[in-house]
Amino acid sequence: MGVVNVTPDSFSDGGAWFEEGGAISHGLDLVAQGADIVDVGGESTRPGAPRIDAAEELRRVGPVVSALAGAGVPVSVDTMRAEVAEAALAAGARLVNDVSGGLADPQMQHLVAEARVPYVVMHWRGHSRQMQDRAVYGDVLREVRDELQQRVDAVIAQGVDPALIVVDPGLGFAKLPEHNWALLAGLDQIARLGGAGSPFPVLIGASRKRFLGRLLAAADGEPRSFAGCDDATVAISALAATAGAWCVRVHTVPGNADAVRVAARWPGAAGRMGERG
Ligand code: PMM
Repeated sequence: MGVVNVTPDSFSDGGAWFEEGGAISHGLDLVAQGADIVDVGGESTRPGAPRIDAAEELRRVGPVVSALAGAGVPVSVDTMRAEVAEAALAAGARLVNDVSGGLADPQMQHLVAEARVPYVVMHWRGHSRQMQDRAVYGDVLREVRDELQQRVDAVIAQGVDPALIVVDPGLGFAKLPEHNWALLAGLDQIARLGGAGSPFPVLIGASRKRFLGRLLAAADGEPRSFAGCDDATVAISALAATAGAWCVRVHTVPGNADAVRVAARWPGAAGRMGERG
């Protein structure tokens, strides 16, 4: 899944694709480089980011979703708002990526249930302004798994087809670096949500996140730049896919596309990405 952030302030690529024409051509490039899905978002979720209103979000994503979907690209819309998701689906988006897992807008689950489209349910504990205050866990893997299970149960109760649910532990969302690493180490357990018979596909969004920059910090403690984390993102993609992830959400495609192919071929790998992604 290649990312197109139509925002001036996303933490990883803020501003690079804010202009409509640039965002559209970037989405087309991501597909040409091997992305199976392009995720278009208009609202920055970086820690501390202020919210924008729905009209502004729609103004940002609407034309980009229309143009990419019109060109035959499988588009996912990254939004917490049912109103934005509805307009994006009408414009041709095929998947809803809701980082709040249905918590930010109670209408979202009804919309997704009716639309019968794949729905990414991410682990989330609050909007950007508060989320890092909520990065408090005793056993992060157990709590994230239990909270995700509760969200999945809630959206299914609202009519969402379990066969269309994708789960995501939400790296960096109310998570400190050690929480992200613990979740990655326990990915096989997240990948078992939904039961052994029909586990939910798992999406992982590690690309360019701060915990990678911290891991790769210089000797003086200065974190590595966002773009300087792209090779580490490729490593995470290979490891996550080997641990059973179905999809990786990334800012650059070529190395990651190769990494998931290698992982799908790796002896003993869960390999679901190769079969379903
Ligand atoms: N991360 C960001 C935005 N959307 N969606 C999902 N499902 N999972 C994520 O981890 C995720 C997301 C923030 O990253 P960005 O601002 O660099 O795109």
